[in-house]
Amino acid sequence: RRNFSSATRQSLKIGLVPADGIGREVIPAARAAIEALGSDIPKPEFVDLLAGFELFTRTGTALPDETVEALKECDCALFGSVSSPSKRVTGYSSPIVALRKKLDLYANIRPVVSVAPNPNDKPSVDLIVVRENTECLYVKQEEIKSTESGREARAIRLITERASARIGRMAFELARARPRKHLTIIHKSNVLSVTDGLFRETVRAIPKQNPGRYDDVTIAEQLVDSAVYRLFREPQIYDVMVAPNLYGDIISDAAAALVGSLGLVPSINAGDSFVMGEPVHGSAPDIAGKNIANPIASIRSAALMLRHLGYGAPADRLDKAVDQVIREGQVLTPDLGGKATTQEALDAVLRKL
Ligand code: GGG
Repeated sequence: RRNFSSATRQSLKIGLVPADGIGREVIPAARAAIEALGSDIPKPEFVDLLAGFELFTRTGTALPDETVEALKECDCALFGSVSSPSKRVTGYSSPIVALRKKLDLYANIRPVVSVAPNPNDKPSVDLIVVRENTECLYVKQEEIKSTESGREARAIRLITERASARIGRMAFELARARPRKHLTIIHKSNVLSVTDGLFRETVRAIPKQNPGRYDDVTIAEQLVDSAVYRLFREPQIYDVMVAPNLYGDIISDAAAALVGSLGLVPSINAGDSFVMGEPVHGSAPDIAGKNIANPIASIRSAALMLRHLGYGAPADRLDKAVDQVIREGQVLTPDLGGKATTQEALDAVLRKL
């Protein structure tokens, strides 16, 4: 991408922010997989960094300034998962939501791909959800007040032309580089005609503003509810899906169900000059600390991050190793029906590398 130059790097400074729960088990696994690439990539230099709700409960800070400043000195980063409580906690704000904004990582790119054949002759999935990462309801401007008829809560949903245009351009670029070259714009502008209307209209206008560049890309639009329905019935119709923040989050988790497990699905948070890999799954407090979390989403996130930086061949090596382990089906963690530990699943990937 624009400001990334892989050719000149002697070393690769990678910030590691495991954060909460199973993030602390899967990010070290991704680190080991990167280290196993040896001289295929510039010598990695890892920087361990703190963030998360557990950190907040100990120190009163979920995202220390030092973490943000250190990340700005890194070439890229890997983030694990965060356990934000569902109830409001005074002084706490989600560190991942804050980091995406502070580093202007405006695109959350989430490929969802079937590796092993799907059971019951269900169609294979090969799609990318491109989620806007900085606004929508995630501006987190909420308020609550008491009225005569009870409490009333409100949230601001922000959609700007600027953010819609840049995520739209990212989605068109990804679509034109793929064999099927098909883009679906997800919205709900039959109800939210102002906010989703602006998103839809702005993304729609991109080909006209770039004459000739996206001539090969076919464009569809779909209401988010109907998109989820069709995703479950005929996922093969989707190639690249671009969506405002909240819809993108929900659709990508739903799509993960079609490929076996959330534990397989990677993402990157990408801006114009920084990239941060992050498994799509959360902190999974029910299995945290048991050494049974699936490390594959994090290893794949490392591969996506490396590919985004221009290291396509080593990224392919990582993906190939993971795909072989999944296809063979001998060393799988419990989310995939196996009995392997996190360490055993990692070791299986390392053997393939
Ligand atoms: N790696 C994705 C992740 O941590 N998901 C959990 C999540 O979305 N938590 C809400 C939050 O605190 O941001």
